[in-house]
Amino acid sequence: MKKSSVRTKSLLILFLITFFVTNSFAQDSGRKLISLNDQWEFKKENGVTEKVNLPHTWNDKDVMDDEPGYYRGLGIYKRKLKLDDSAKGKDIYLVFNGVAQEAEVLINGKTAGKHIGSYTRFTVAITPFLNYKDDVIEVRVTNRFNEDIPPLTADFTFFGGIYRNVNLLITNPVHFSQKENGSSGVFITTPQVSAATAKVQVKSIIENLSLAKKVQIQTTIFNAQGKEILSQISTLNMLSGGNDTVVQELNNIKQPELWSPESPYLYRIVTKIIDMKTKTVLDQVSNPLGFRWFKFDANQGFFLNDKPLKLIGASRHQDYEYLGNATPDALQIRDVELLKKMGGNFLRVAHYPQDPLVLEACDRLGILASVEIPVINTITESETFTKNCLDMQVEMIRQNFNHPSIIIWAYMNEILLRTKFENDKPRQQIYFDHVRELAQKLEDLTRKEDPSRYTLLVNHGAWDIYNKVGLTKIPMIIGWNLYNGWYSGSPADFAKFLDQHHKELADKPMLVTEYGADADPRIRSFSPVRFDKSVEYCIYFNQIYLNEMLKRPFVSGGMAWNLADFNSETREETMPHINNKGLLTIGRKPKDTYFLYQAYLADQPYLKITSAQWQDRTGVADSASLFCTQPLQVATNLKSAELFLNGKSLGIKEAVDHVCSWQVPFVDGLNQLRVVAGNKSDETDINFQLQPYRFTDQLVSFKNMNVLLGSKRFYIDENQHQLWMPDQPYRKGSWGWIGGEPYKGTNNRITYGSDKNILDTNDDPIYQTQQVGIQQFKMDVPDGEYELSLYFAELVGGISKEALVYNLDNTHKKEVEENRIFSVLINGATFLNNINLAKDFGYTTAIIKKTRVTVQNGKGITIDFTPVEGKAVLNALQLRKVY
Ligand code: GCB
Repeated sequence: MKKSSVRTKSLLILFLITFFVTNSFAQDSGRKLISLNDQWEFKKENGVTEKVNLPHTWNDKDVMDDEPGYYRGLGIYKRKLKLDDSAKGKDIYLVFNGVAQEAEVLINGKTAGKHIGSYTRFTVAITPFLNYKDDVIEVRVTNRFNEDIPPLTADFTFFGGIYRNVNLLITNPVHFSQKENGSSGVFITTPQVSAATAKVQVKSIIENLSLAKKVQIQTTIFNAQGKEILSQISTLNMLSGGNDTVVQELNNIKQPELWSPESPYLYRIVTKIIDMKTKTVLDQVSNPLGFRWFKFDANQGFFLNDKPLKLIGASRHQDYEYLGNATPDALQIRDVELLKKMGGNFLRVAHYPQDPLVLEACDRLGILASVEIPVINTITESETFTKNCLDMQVEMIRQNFNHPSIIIWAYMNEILLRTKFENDKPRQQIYFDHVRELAQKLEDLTRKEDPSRYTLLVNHGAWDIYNKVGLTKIPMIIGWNLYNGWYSGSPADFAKFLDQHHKELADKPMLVTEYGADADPRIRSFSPVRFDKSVEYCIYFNQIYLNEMLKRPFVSGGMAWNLADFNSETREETMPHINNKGLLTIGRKPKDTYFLYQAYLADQPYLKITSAQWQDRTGVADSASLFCTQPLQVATNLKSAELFLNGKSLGIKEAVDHVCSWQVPFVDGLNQLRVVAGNKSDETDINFQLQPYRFTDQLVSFKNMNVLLGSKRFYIDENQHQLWMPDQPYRKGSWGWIGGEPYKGTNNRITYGSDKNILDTNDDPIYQTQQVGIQQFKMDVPDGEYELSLYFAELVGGISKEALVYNLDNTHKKEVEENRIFSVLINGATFLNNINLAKDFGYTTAIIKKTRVTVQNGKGITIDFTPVEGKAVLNALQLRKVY
């Protein structure tokens, strides 16, 4: 081949490529959508300007500090918009996927649009405001409290900002309507569907912002392989400024592939507007299509495509570790993948509509879903509040209408949690009437907007009040958020509640829309109890709940609260500002409970050492031995399994509620564990730091120990790689406390330790328990040089903020502060003289007092606590042998 012809050929290819690219918008879809996530400038009101990319929130950092609250005010975003001449004559929009919570969009200083509410998309038409030269977009956003915008209060953080993607949309003057509440303008239903045949109805809303035009609306269904299945063309004479609705029926689709969790078969519907004269595509949108039908039955539960299906899954919040709600696309999608991998088939999109990517992932992965608006805990009895609720419901329904995964629209969560007017019963009745009226309005609106799906109203476990107010009569399905054995009573009460529903609301289908117990993955316990935040209590709680739900066909399903830990600013507890009820951590690491769910839900043999997550352990050796016996658990759906420690069998154990447990004699250092069942196996290494039973036995050499006083918990400090263990009463030759009792809080609190935020530390659990009235702490350590640290925090008093409904103990403010003054002596010498924790250091503040101790003459270490006023306390103690 001659050189010149190669050149000619490549030029031709280049030309063809260029031609294809530049014409692809005009020829192919008629519209251009491009993200505008970069190049923004941001400042808080009176703040300094910084460069940011979207998604962005201004609260990602201030929710993590010890200060209560976070910035709720104005934030201003600015960006240049460069449009070339090709944009002239087009219709131009900004599409905001989520801005929290009120937004005003200005173009070149003039208001182009406004939106209320943090969780739904909105589109702003900007064409009339453009100069096509040096256009500037300004978005003024506020997350200030506004009594007319739900949510008013809730157990999650109301991050402010443009926290979802923003797009620029350029369309021809004739296009699918951008006035349909942020929807695509195309609405798909399947009025008839069975395994044999299906009918699809497509309603398109088209607007013409230029001269009269004759157009065709072409709707085509493609199968998953991209093959055209059916197409239909309608003709439309559009007047200038016209807004028309075209309804097309695509009938007789034989033996459609059905959509289900096992086989989420997706068709695609492409709808085009074609200019009759030029045959050019003026606009085009694509939507998913899934063929499925479903039913909820009050006695037999849920059916999908005529087959019974227990809906099991989780609720999800949209925020992420260190990012607040500005969670990037990939992580949003990953959450749905993690739910699928867990074996879940249902996502409760709670407590508000989430990023469109989430529901697209549900469609693709076969996860059924409910979506709800954030009307939570309480309402404002105003017309504007009602209007905002109704607007949000319409936006939610229209924007998400075409997702085959969605089967339920919901609209209220625990709306009677915060009952107002407790001291004025007649007024309270009026409030209840308003709540019921709002529920009825939302119900009627939902049924009108979308008669093809179910409606759901979610209550907390206060049976009487929801029935009394009449809220259990309104929706098609009732959701109960049940926390028996967490916030109240015992886990056994859960089954009683379910049976009560079945008996007294016999014709209402029901879902357990929430249940859960907090698990701080750093906390473990061999005597798990309610509120200790241990992983072990959470496992026990979930076993009971899963068993009871699976047993009862009338329970259509259950959604764990929550898929992942999430930000909740008002919470304190072991991980302040975080709700720890996730099956995953806030950074999406699986907790043992996630493995438990896999064991319950897997359809393949499953075997997993759950305690493998607890790879660094510590404990006191059994009497006169070189090992410490501690339990180890394996989650499985097999009948039994055999465990090996360093190659030696520890026996076969039967699974009880999907868990096998062994008592493992851990040796100091490396312990190799392997579990085997049939041809499945799993293994892990556990590093054990053995503490001597008695220092005087000299069996185990002592290096260091970290002891939590007044506690039965183990605490894993991941940052400093320190392992903390529970205390023990003093034993001769060993160590322990003398005198006193564990901190129980005031006012007969039922919490474990304190649930207050301990200031100046991230290791709150070290300080949240203590021995009150301690007289001595003795360690009969051999002679040598030691470093001793005493940990203190004043747990009583000091709370000035209002009692918070979500704190485990919401009686803080009633605490009576007492003077507490005491001295600490080490081996007879004064170490701390007349200290007053509250006065000297501040309430609930982490204090570490460290010193060196030379142990001689076989005397060990004796720490004396001598009270001057009130009782002496000790929260934790660390002893390290130097040499
Ligand atoms: C609930 C709420 C949810 C909370 C959860 C909890 O009932 O619906 O928003 O986060 O309890 O953890 O207390």
